[in-house]
Amino acid sequence: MSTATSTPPPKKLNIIQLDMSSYRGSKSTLCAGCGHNAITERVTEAFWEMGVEPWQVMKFSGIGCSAKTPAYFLSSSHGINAVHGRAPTVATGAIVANRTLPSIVVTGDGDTASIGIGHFVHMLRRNLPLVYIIENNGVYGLTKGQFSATADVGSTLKTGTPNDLQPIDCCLLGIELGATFVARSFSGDKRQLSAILKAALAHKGLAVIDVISPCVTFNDHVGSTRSYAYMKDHEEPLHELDFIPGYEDISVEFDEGSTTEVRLHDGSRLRLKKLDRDYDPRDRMLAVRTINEAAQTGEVVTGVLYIQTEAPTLVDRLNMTDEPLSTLPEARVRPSREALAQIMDDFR
Ligand SMILES: Cc1ncc(C[n+]2csc(CCOP(=O)(O)OP(=O)(O)O)c2C)c(N)n1
Ligand code: SF4
Ligand SMILES: [Mg+2]
Repeated sequence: MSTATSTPPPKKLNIIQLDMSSYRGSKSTLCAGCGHNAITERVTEAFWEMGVEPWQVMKFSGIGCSAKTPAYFLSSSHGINAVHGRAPTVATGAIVANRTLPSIVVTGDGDTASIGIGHFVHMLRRNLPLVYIIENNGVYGLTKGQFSATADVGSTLKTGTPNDLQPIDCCLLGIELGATFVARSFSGDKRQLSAILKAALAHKGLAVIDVISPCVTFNDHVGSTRSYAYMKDHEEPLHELDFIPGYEDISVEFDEGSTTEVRLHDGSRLRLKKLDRDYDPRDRMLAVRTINEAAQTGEVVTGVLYIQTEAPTLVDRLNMTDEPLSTLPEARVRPSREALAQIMDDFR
């Protein structure tokens, strides 16, 4: 009897001839059903679809369940698991040292809006070229579910205790203080999150993405405003998003009345199709008003809230050499004996 061996189907390759396995990391140790796992999947796909060289990427995190997630994607990239809340600061140093490497921070709502808030706001002012994802579950998941600073007033803990402090809205902070791409999404909204992540990777500047990511163990009950059920009933997408990468030479007619197209720095295009309202994410005041109005009614508006494609980034402002600082030999970074003598003379 002959035994027929079936050949496995060929692996799908991206534009740089790599299959998805080159973009994966180690197996997740987070709870099954945690929103953070779905975000990891979307991040992995986005890097693969954009054809980013995984070994070039720098990934950063702080401390928390969210901070573990960079271990679950891009295992061949450069990774730094920093101190709680300090990913923006460590990333600033690394990007200044080598501005040619694509960078991503994955952080939590506690990490960003509680202990790391001072670091977060200064990163915003600098428009650091970086994708900054906040896995927002409204609690400190890793330390067993205390309210974080993004928890809504009236939202309850599992014990029934309500939160009575005003939340910090990281998207509002981002828009006010200088981030040039600000989006909100939901870990369960596969299509929208995927388009946002790819656009963020193509954006030149700081992309802050606040992703509602339910914590199934500590914050997924009735009374929580970060649960799967709450998001199912209260998510209000501002538009339908399509991302067309720069390497795809597709020209499709679009209806200007109902679609806005934003051209990104690398030639990619972001198409925003109107849903039941007019929304132009290039209008900063409209973005602030829309987020504030939604907060009054308990709706969670999602999509690209704000985009500005012209602002200089931190590395533009620093006016550095073309070669990354980290590659310069000592002879080019250390002032000469004569230059030091000149400085000393100036103080005499
Ligand atoms: C300096 C410091 N303070 C406090 C802690 C304790 N701690 C660990 S994780 C965490 C909060 C994590 O919450 P979040 O950033 O929302 O991440 P999640 O676990 O919810 O994904 C805290 C307070 C710590 N590790 N280090
Ligand atoms: S405790 Fe919550 S945030 Fe942490 S892994 Fe479990 S579900 Fe996710
Ligand atoms: Mg959290």
